Amino acid sequence: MAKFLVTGAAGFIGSSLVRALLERGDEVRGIDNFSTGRRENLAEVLKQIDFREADLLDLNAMHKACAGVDYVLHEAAIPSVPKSVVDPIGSNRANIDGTVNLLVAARDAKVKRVVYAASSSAYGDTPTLPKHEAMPPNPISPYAVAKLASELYMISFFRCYGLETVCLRYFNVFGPRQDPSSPYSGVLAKFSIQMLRGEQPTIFGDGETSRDFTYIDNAVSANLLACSAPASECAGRVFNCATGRRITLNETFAALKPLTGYKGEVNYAPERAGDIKHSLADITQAQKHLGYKVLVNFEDGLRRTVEWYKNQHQPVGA
Ligand code: UD2
Repeated sequence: MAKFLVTGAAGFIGSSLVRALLERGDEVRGIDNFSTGRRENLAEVLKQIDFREADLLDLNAMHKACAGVDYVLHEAAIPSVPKSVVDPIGSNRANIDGTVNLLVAARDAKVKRVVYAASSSAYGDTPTLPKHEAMPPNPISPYAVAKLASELYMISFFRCYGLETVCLRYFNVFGPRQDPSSPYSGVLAKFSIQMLRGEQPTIFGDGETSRDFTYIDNAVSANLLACSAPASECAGRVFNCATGRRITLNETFAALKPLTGYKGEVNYAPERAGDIKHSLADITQAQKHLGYKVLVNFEDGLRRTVEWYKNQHQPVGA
């Protein structure tokens, strides 16, 4: 049994990791400042973890959070391309300054390994598909720059201090507990709820934009593998965390129609600033060095996600 610190524990990915760790019998400490995380995400597991409301920018709190910890899973972030376009300073603070504080605290506490929630946005809009880790990054949005800068900090802490770090470049992770309620929410969470409610969803662009949508279980398993893989295979390295298949927004809308019972059409609006057109991962490095496998494909993941939202949003007594 190891002791884990999950940052952003009340968020979508963080709270999924907390559950997976508890199921394995690991000891879990969680921190969140509730800037985007929600208490409900931890409701039934809160008593089983050492939860602390804390901000990554509070170095003293990070030192306390890292004390006695074996592994850190660093999920806390302000995760949105358009939000970072509106507020680059806020994005920089949370996504870079916060990460550096955490790394300093993890180094001082002699944590065994830090696994970081990096982002596919680092690749930017380069025409080459699929994206592989050896490609030069080309970030467009402030969010993508911040995520990439934090990756480089992760690598630097391995090189300078020997702190084992692994970066997982998430490709559009989706699934139960992803917040659908903000204008900055991930597209599948937003569309699922809108279509279940009979509200018209909006596609930004012509709908041929594509993403390597990755169901949450795949990302959880990548994190666990990134903790257990030998350091010689993964420390100081970056891995794509994805499925190796891309789906267009038009296809996601079509797939959601029968699942949600939505009968209407979709609305089209201009593309968002900072968006990239196509995103698809080469996952061979993660397969080879972490033993990563795609556990749940897009269709099954989407079905499970819509089921979850249906159960959450049903009126009491229905
Ligand atoms: C980026 C990263 C992703 C993760 C995420 C965190 C890429 C390729 N992916 O996701 O890995 O780090 O940021 O937030 O950079 N859209 C609509 N209608 C809506 C909402 C969104 O059409 O109501 C479009 C949006 O313009 C984009 C696509 O859907 O083209 C996906 O948007 P998203 O916000 O779900 O995720 P994205 O790709 O910015």
